[in-house]
Amino acid sequence: MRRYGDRDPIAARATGQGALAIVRTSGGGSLDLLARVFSRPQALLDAPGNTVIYGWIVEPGAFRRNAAGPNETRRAGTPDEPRRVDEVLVSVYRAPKSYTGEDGADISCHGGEAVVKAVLETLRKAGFSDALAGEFSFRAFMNGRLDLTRSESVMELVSAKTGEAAERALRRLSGVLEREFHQIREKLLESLSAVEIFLDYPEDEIDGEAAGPLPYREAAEEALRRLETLAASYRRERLYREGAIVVIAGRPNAGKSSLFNALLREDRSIVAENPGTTRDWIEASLSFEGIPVRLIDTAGLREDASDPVEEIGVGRSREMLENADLVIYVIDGTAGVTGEDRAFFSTPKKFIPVWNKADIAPSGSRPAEIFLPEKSAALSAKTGEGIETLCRIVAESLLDSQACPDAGDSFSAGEPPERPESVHGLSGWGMGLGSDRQKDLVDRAVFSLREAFFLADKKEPLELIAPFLREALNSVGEITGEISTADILETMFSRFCVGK
Ligand SMILES: Nc1nc2c(ncn2[C@@H]2O[C@H](COP(=O)(O)OP(=O)(O)OP(=O)(O)O)[C@@H](O)[C@H]2O)c(=O)[nH]1
Ligand SMILES: [Mg+2]
Repeated sequence: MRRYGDRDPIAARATGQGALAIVRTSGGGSLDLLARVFSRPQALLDAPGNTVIYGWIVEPGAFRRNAAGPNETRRAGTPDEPRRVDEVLVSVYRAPKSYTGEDGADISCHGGEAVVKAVLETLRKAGFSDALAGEFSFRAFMNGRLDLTRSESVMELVSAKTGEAAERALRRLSGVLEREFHQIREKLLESLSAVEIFLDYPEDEIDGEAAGPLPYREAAEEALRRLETLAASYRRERLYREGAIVVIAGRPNAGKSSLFNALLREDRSIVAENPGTTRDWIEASLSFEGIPVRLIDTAGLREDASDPVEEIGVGRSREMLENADLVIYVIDGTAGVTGEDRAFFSTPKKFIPVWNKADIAPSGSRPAEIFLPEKSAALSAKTGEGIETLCRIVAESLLDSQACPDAGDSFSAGEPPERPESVHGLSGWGMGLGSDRQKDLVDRAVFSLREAFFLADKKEPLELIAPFLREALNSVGEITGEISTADILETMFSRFCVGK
């Protein structure tokens, strides 16, 4: 069983379905192994890094010295004819200038399942192992090519569902978050190194600033503020990454399926004038202003379903409503708001009321207490009028529910979230955390720092406070993957003169 951290030459398909596929290889000695199954071994071995070589993947050992020379005719199937697996282009990388930091090659072959399988099988015969999930990025991290935040953003990019989600991941890949954590770390180091020196050499002369109850407290406070800002932005980042479930509900015949189709710009769900048309829920993926959404059309809600099948459908609609992050509640404008609609409005579910069929039903008759401006929409699923407004309201509403930080999680009560740019000139909400792992570590750091300040306020001795600062620093170091006590020492001695 292979493990992360092995250094064997590895190979794996790196692309999905298509006319061409890329099989990526990496590891010390990988080019030598590849040469064993490549029609032009010497050309490959001589190739400088970042060059592309044309050739064939062939069965291992096929090119023997006594194989037919270039001027001799060879017939397919004769013992000397190598079995050709695929015609390929090989991009050659040489350490350290590669994604993983190791020697390696990307084999661009044909994309058919059978071809890719045969190429991988041939590579196995040559001595490559199958790469584990994420192993190339793991190696990139181990070889110092990517920090952990950037490694995670690679994974994000691979699964990004909307342009906005991809853009946010790209920002993280470019190192925005890594730099922010470095700066936070620097701030913490300033404070902690002053504390350490104070503990180690209490009799030494230390400038007045450092000799207070918690030396360089402002630096640690700034670190806390920045960590809190990152924590507060996380739910929003997760929304762009993981998306939301939006359910279209309402009474039979309200125009739910028509709206579903209009939002999708496609006739996906059956529309008919008889109530009870939609029996089972139907879903589609789409983007609301960059937020990936699973949009679900459901069977109309009514107590007295006309037959058992419709009844099951209504049951399923209610299940979908349970799971919804947001409900688009459609009202048939020609029928107005009924008792059943009002029953729904009294549930705690977050919903947007939609007054449908505005082309034939005047929207003036809408009850104002339900149809609040900017929180509801009047539209016609038939003509498309008002759909854009609904999309905007859906996006705002989804973002709204993510904006407030978890209760007691990141802010003391009553404190509004600060936008990063207002504090540090950074890129506003655009810079946020990229994974639950990062969020957990940020939370841990925030917890440790709050504990440190709590003790400092109580004038507790530095011996008690220092471990919390160290914990915060370790958590931040873990985020980027660079914890090292040597760093603490280096910063400490470069800032204080103790060698007298
Ligand atoms: N004039 C007008 N008719 C509409 C509009 N939206 C839907 N309709 C009509 O209303 C009827 C019902 O539409 P559907 O979209 O099937 O309604 P539904 O809510 O999905 O109905 P069930 O699936 O039965 O619950 C159809 O005849 C539609 O053409 C609209 O905006 N304007
Ligand atoms: Mg329907």
